[in-house]
Amino acid sequence: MFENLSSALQKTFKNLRGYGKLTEKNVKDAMREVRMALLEADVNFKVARDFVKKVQESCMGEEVLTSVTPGQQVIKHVHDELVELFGGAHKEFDLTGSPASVMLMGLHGSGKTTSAGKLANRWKKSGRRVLLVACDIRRPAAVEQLMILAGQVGCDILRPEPGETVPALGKRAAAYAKAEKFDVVIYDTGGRFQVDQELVQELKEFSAETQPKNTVLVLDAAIGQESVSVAETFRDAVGLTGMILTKLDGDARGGAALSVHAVTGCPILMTGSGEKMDDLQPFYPERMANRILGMGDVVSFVEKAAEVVDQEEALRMQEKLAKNQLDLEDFLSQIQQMKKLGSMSALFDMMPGDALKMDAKKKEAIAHASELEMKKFESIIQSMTPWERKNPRQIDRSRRLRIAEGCGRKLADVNQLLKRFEQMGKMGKQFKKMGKRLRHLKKFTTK
Ligand SMILES: Nc1nc2c(ncn2[C@@H]2O[C@H](COP(=O)(O)OP(=O)(O)OP(=O)(O)O)[C@@H](O)[C@H]2O)c(=O)[nH]1
Ligand SMILES: [Mg+2]
Repeated sequence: MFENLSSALQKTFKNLRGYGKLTEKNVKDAMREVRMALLEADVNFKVARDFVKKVQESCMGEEVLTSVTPGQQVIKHVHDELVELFGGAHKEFDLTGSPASVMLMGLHGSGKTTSAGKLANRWKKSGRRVLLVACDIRRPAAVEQLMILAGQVGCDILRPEPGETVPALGKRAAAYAKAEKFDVVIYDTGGRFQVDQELVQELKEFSAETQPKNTVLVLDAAIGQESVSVAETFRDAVGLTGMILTKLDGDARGGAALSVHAVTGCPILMTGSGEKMDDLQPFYPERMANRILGMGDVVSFVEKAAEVVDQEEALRMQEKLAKNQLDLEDFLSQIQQMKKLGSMSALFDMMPGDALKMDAKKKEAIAHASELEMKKFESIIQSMTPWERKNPRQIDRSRRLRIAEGCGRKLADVNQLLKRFEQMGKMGKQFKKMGKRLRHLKKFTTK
């Protein structure tokens, strides 16, 4: 979502780094470019103006202008100010209380029901008993949708009874959740095309009955500047403890959503990045700033890897690699593990641009190419017999032709895969050598 903003900022900083010393004019010029980049990304104009003003003030001091790395200093100030813009420290839901309670609200289609499912999924995984409450009494399909999600996630759901009003349902649900000793209750309220008096009244009465600790606005990041006024209206009318930004995986410019904390003062708690139940991430202002400045989000990457990669399998692979015993089955299973990590471009987004020495567009292109290549390799291996997978070095030309035909690829593709596999084998030999050397060194150091 923030690719354009990210590349525009990185370009500005690249120019700045070129100067040995900075003058006030250099800083001012750079800040003009930063402001343009923010506005082009759809950041609220007041927010962009204040942002640039603050960074400019902090960069005009002696310490920046006379520093040996003035460009880096400016980047640091932009970084720190971005972190502030997104809310400073990371904030969590308040999960105290028995049960803890979360009321989700927002406009039609903003992602409330999906987010309710995702939150239930997340908290269930951390061992909590979760109750979902379907509070959209106007659309039967809405109740049905939440029931399906509750089924997928494996948690309980409470539905409205015929003729029941929304506040009455809230009262009944709160009492039920308490009596049944649920750890968390999530209220999925109905949406509207705009915030009208009827909705506000209903939400107020509902909130009075249920007394939720968390009153959370679910906000579609793709709706642009409107998101800021929607957030202000909900905050003033019902009161908000936080927000969830959804659809960050889309290609909208997204800057408005980034302004929403600065305008409302409400923390962004989580972000949604897809339609699946796992596509919900806690929001860390620092990590988001790093990402936008192309410094990468290595922490999120490592956390994600730890979640999906099977540790024992990884160790087994390392051993096999070191002994040069890897076969194409292993190669296939590695490809499948990579796929579990999500799309390559999402992964690349988390890598520092500096480390990879490339800009956002190039990253995107390479991510796309790697994804295609993984798909290709997967289809080729799947077209092999078990014997061929175990004995890749013995696959002759006639077998290669048959494999290519079987998966609708070219002979050159099969050759490319087998060559890549050979290269992995060589890496294995090097590991082995390294291992020997290490053991040798250890003998000396432990003596
Ligand atoms: N790509 C993407 N789609 C999302 C995300 N969150 C929700 N959606 C999709 O957005 C659409 C609307 O989501 P819902 O959860 O039904 O929205 P809602 O706020 O409950 O809508 P109403 O109940 O009609 O007010 C669905 O098709 C979801 O799959 C997200 O983070 N990324
Ligand atoms: Mg809904």
